[in-house]
This record gives sequence, C-alpha cells and structure tokens, in this order.
Amino acid sequence: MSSAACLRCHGGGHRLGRRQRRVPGEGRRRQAVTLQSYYIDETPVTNAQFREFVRATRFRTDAENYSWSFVLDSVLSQREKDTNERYVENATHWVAVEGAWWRQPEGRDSSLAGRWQDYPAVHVSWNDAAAYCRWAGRRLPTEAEWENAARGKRKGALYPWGDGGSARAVVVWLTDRGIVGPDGSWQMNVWQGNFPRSNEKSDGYHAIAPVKAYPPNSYGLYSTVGNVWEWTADAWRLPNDRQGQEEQWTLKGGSFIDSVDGAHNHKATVVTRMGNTADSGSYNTGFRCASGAGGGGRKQKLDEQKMSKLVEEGGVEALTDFLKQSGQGAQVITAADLKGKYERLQETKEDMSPEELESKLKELNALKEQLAAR
Ligand SMILES: [Ca+2]
Ligand SMILES: [Ca+2]
Repeated sequence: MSSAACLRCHGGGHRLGRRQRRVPGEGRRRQAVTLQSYYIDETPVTNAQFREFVRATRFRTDAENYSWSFVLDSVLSQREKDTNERYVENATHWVAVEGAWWRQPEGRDSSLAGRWQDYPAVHVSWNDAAAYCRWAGRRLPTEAEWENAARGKRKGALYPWGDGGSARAVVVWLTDRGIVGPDGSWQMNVWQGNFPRSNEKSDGYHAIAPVKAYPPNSYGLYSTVGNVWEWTADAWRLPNDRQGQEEQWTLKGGSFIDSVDGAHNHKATVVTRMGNTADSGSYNTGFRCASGAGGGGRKQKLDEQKMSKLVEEGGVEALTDFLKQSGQGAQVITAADLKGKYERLQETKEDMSPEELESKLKELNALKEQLAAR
C-alpha cells in the first residue's frame, strides 16, 4: 500500500476537552485518561490510499449502498443543483446528491482527477473507515489519542499550534491564536464569511483542501482542525432524552464549513466533537488510522476498571458483593486509588448535573468507608 507516514505518540496523562463552558451539542468534557504509546497517521487517509483498499477488497462504501450522499450546494455543478433534492430541515445547503461517493465527491459529473494523492477521502462512514483500518492492520484512534496527537507538545491547548492571547479585534484575535501567521498565512481550513452564502476564502480554500495545505503541528500531524471531520473509535454518548436511538460514534476536529469563533457551525478546535451514526458520511467526513497496543486507549489496572464498571452498573452494593466473592478486596481499591478518584471528580464535576455529582460523591464516600473498615 502507499505509505502513510505514521507518527509515534508517547503515552501519559491526557485531559480530554477544556475547562470552559459546555458547547451545546458537544456532550461531556474534561475526562482524565492515561494513554499508552501509539502510532497515528500524519494525515487523513487520501483518495489514493483509499483506492488501494477498495481495489484489494472490492469494498462497497455505505454511500454506494445508499446510492447518494450529502454534498454542500456551493461545490455542485448547476446540473447537480437542479436535479437533486434538499431535504435537511434548517440546512438546505446540504444536498442529497445521487451518485456522490468517495470517487465522485461532487456527484456524477465530478472525478478525482488531480486529487488522488493530496486530498482526503470523503463520504466515508464509520463502517467504511473501520473496514479500511482492519484491511490495513490498523485501527481508528480513540478520541483521546486523536486529541492528544492533534495538540502535539502543547498539552491543554485549543489548537495544534497552541492557544494565543486574549481577543481584542478579529485580526489581532486571529493572529494571537496563530490562526493567521505573522505573514497573514492561515494555519487551518475553515470558513470565512457569511456561511453558507459567501466565503471570503482568506485561508485559500472554499471547500476541501489538500491534506498538507497548512503546516504540521509539533508532532508532525497535518490537517487535524478544520478541513474534514475525522472518525474515532469512541462511541458517542447520547443525551439521556435520546437514549434508545441508534448508536453513534465520535467525530473530531471540525471541517471546512466551521468557523474560528463559532459564529456559524462549530468553533473549530482540537476539542471540537460531534456524534453521528455508523453509516453516515458526507462531503466533509474522513478519517486517519492509528495503531499500537492501546486499543481502547484508556489504560487502567484491570481490577480498577472492573471496580468502576461494577459501581457504574450496580452501585456500591454490586462492588461490595464482588469484594466478598473474590476475596481480593485489598487489591481492588487502595487509598491512592480513592484519592485519584476524588481528584478526577474534582476535575470533571463542572460537567455534571447536581444529581450526578451527588450520586458520585455518595459512591466515593461509601468506598472510603469500606476502605476504612478493612
Ligand atoms: Ca476555507
Ligand atoms: Ca478536521
């Protein structure tokens, strides 16, 4: 297969998200995780790479099976605009285009001529991305792995190049954050102007950009924030009122339709996230591969993991039963473990409802009593 440059990321602690106001629709933030070392591709999977997979396996993508996919109207030919339906309520700029799939990103009268090597494969669903990874002997990165790699050496930063200073005026704001370099050059592909009707393209691209159009971050990763959304291995937690709906998966980093300040669509940063179903793909959806033993990426001692799961599913009673049955209580929780749990609670409590927080505190206090009773 054509070589995808693969970068090594060292393991260690990572905090998902940022200590900031919750963004509507972006779900819960601020989780502390410990990552094992892993490898991640320097760019999203390109059209040429995806072609090798399809040639080798005769794989049919979800977009082909459905025979259509969503495309932004401003990239369509007049013929495609006239012949296809718009049926996304409140988002009529997304057109359901017959015959749009990864080889024909803008529908039947488009091709990948000139875009094989440098452009990301799009109209890729989670199913398609996972199949590619299996074929390549790789896997999708977890959300924490993706975010950690996108931040590079700048831990806790909102952008691959860091954070910048305070906002004063738009231009200063952009410059401060490194979104626009000192020479006025942009660092990522997002949308400037009045979405979806006008696009000033000051970053050089109206829609999808080549994967190396902008500088890499300190780990050598390109095209993380903006350009195309990227699938991860993590399930998306649906809000309680939507439980029972079809399972969703987490996408990271935003795309070319997003904005620097959240004035329209998402505010594009390394923590930007959304969920979608496994068969969904569109004109701004791609992925990159990872590998390494991390798998789930969340390295925890087995006993602690089991303990958390027991508490989650059956409350403290279930844990007490387990302790009794296993006779290994002393190894299951230590004072250090408990301290760690309190610390993690301190970090994540801002994102919890009062009820959630109260129940967590109750659980921890029960564990404390249990520990004291030994
Ligand atoms: Ca752009
Ligand atoms: Ca992206």
